[in-house]
Amino acid sequence: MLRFLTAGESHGRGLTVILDGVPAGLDLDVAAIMRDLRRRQGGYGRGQRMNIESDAPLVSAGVRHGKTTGAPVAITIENRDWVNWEFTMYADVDIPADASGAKRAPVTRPRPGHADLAGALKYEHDDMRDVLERASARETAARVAAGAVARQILSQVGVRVMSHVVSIGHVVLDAHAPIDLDAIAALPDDSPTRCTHAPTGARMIAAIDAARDAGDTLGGVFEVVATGVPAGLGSYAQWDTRLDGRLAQAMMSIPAIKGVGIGLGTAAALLPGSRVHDEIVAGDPAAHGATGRPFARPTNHAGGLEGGVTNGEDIRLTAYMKPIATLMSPLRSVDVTTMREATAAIERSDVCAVPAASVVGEAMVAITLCGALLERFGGDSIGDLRRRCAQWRDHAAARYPHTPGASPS
Ligand code: EPS
Repeated sequence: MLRFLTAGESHGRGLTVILDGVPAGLDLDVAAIMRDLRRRQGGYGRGQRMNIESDAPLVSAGVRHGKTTGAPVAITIENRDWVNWEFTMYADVDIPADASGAKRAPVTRPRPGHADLAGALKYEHDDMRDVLERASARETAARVAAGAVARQILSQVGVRVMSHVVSIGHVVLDAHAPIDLDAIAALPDDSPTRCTHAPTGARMIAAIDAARDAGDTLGGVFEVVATGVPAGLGSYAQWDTRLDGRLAQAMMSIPAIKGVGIGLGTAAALLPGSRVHDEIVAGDPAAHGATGRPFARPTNHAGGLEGGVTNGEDIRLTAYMKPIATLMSPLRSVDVTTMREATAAIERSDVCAVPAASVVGEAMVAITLCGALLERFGGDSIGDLRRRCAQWRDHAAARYPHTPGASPS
């Protein structure tokens, strides 16, 4: 079973992730983890924090001489900003004497939309810093590190995970233009919007500038695509084994994600069945053998999942992100120390983090798919996993009587 936990505060010493269940024998590419961390830091509309941080993975367990051992993999990402917060975030009771005046005032005016109020009510915190430090989306850096490892396991059997931004605020990529997977794959690491259509990307940047000028923030929509996914991952046998449900939960767990669509998503509810369901036609195993199904689907409205099981088509998930909760022109709130009306607290934050969230979405999808892959094929080592997967593909390709190039009658 692949599982992970993270620990760490936004302005603490750093973030740690432990990823358990990684097969032995993976040549871990640390530079690739770094690359994903850098992609997450990017995007137009990010705040000052990203000028301070330069996220780098320190692999401290589960890897020897570049290869995973089968033991839990631990990765730490230091917070460079810690030096500016040491006395506010100090874990020890005894704050050094020279810290007087260096500790920031408590946060007592909760931001609508952030975890501040709900978290303070739950944990009985007087200083909402104890909430926001952990609820902050900084934690997603640790997930991206874990996702980068999962991605490397997936790539061993030909699975690829990528993402692109569909909309920011009211600026939307033309829904009728086909979204070209090559264009998504070709997005540069430093793409400011992660939008594949340059003129739309420019309009997104203008919208972010306008929001910043107004002291406001913007949300948006992104899509995660996984290609080369073998058919048969997940199961309809129990509610909690349905892979669509697991993927949706993984995406919804990303801070600020308020909705997830699979394939056509919510649009499917508006259309008749004849326009929603993807017809099944005889395919060419030479072309489709990689995913183990000698059938073709002229459309993929289902987003690669039917009955909670992968069907061999590309996985397509759309996530809907609300605007960041910290507004430079703050909304009304209450100071919990006086119970008087006050404007919400202002913490340094981002104007828009949709491009960054799409990188986090890739990580969560990679971890979830990797977990389902290992459940399906097992494999204590990478060699074992690859052999089992190849064997299954050979079997699947040979299983159905087939006429190459046959068209449906
Ligand atoms: C973030 C780090 C945070 C925020 C942002 C994401 O850094 P700081 O609070 O020091 O500016 O920029 O967090 C939020 C948007 C949030 O709501 O907490 C990061 O590393 O992604």
